[in-house]
Amino acid sequence: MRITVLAGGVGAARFLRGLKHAAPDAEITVIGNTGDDITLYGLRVCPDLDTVMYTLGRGINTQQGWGRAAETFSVRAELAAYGASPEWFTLGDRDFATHILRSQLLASGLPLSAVTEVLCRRWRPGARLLPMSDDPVETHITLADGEPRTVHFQEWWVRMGAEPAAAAITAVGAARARPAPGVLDAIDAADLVLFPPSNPVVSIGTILAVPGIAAAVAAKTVVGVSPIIGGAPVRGMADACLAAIGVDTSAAAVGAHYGRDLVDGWLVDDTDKSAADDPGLAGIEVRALPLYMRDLPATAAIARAALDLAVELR
Ligand code: FO1
Repeated sequence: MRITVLAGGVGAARFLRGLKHAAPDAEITVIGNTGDDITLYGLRVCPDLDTVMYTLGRGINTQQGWGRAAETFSVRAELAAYGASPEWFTLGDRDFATHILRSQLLASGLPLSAVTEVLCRRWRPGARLLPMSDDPVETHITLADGEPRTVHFQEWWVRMGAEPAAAAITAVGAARARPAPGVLDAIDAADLVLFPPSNPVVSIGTILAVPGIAAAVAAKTVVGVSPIIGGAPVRGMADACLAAIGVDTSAAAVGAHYGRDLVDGWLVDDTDKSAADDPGLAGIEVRALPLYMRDLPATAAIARAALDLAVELR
């Protein structure tokens, strides 16, 4: 079975571990969001690609969900001693090696998709990891308070904790970006497409903003997993992103936001089973089940339910 997954960061990476467990023989292609990417100290950092690569490659800091396990922070401390900025984004020594090699390969002229393939040769994630595009796309946040000011998504997310309301969330460069090599083929060739419980705005939404991807996905059988349980994001601050685009923070509202032209099935937690009667989800098959990815078996059960529903809807 060929499965293509549109993935953001931590939630997607954890879901993918469960998916691999639930469907060990499946051929999985992950299309990773690159809108969170940022250049720091002259190095290109790709948080969502790295989180998937490290998680499936068993190098992730599991408690944190991002960055490397068994990290040390000597380089960070030395940079701080120089007063280098920014000081609000924590990169560990092991993680720096990924950004140094990625930046070296990018500088040599390799596209991000080829660089990601090189890095995955070490991590062997057991799925093909493609960036959504080789072209530069960065999510920027226009702040609502005071005079209009725009900051990189990471500054809003990490330094500000997504506190100041976002007046606008813009995937800068998305309109001109082309799907990376293999992305459209991976969608077209898939038996089904899954939306893991990623941030629907800055992760899944950014991938869908790359011209050609939404239309390709809409032509497939798609099942999504709600990132919202009981009116709150399971982790992260998707509620701040949803507020910025005027979507309620509820399982039903996010499903309706994707819409029936895009998703055919929508998994919600038992606490949100009333979503099945929500008029905004008309035309979408809603199933309720325990949706907390508390451990690998629980996550595999969710992935299994998503696969079973997609097969049922094909
Ligand atoms: N998140 C934080 O809250 N604080 C950090 O200092 C931080 C550093 C960081 C470094 C590498 C990386 O791959 C991810 C990192 N993240 C950090 C998480 C990151 O902001 C998120 O993974 C996203 O981009 C949202 O999914």
